[in-house]
Amino acid sequence: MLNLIIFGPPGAGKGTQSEKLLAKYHLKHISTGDLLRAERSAGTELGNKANEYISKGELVPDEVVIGMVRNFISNHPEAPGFIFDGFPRTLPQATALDNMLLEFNAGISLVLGLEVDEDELVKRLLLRGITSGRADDQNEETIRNRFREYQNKTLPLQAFYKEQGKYSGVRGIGEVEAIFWDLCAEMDKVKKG
Ligand code: B4P
Repeated sequence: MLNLIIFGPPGAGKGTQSEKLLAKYHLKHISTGDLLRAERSAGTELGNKANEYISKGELVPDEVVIGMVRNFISNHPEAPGFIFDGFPRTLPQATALDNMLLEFNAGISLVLGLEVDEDELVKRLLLRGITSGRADDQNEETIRNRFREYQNKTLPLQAFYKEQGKYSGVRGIGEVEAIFWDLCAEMDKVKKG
């Protein structure tokens, strides 16, 4: 089972690159951002609760997100592996994910980090906000809050995975296609190894 985490700050291109990676490597894609937005559109209790956090640029509580990922994994026992996009975002989420995968005698194979500086990210998110209608992309203060959350709660995961020798960083600025090939080169090293 090949399990990949696509890691990076808000707007780094995790969703964009995941779509391309899953077409090439035939993995099952799980984006916690997409799942939360689908819950909100369906007007579920979980979606409404999550929206209170998302609209302020805060992370949704761990237990909500972990439960959602657990359901997704157990509903896809046939998956040859997963691309985790936007998950984990905290240390408790990372340890919960390790425990879930252990049930399949599996673990994380590779963490691909998209490295992009904050000013470029703010530009991208404000641009996306014009067309996406996403409340969390419309206002610079909310976007800056998402970066604070990232710095405080998510960035420590980089060291967590580096210590395990699983982290590969790729520069996430430039043509989408060129970044994709850099990510594929990292993937292919793991597949060959
Ligand atoms: P996500 O949906 O994961 O969104 P994201 O981090 O904003 O976006 P991503 O990095 O995927 O960027 P994209 O490819 O779209 O999370 C949204 C919110 O949900 C979080 O803030 C949080 O509140 C909540 N949440 C989700 N998961 C959670 C978890 N595990 N725990 C707690 N809370 C959670 O790209 C962004 C833009 O850049 C696009 O417009 C794209 O076209 C553009 N772009 C991409 N690559 C580019 C390139 N190379 N050059 C120029 N533009 C590029």
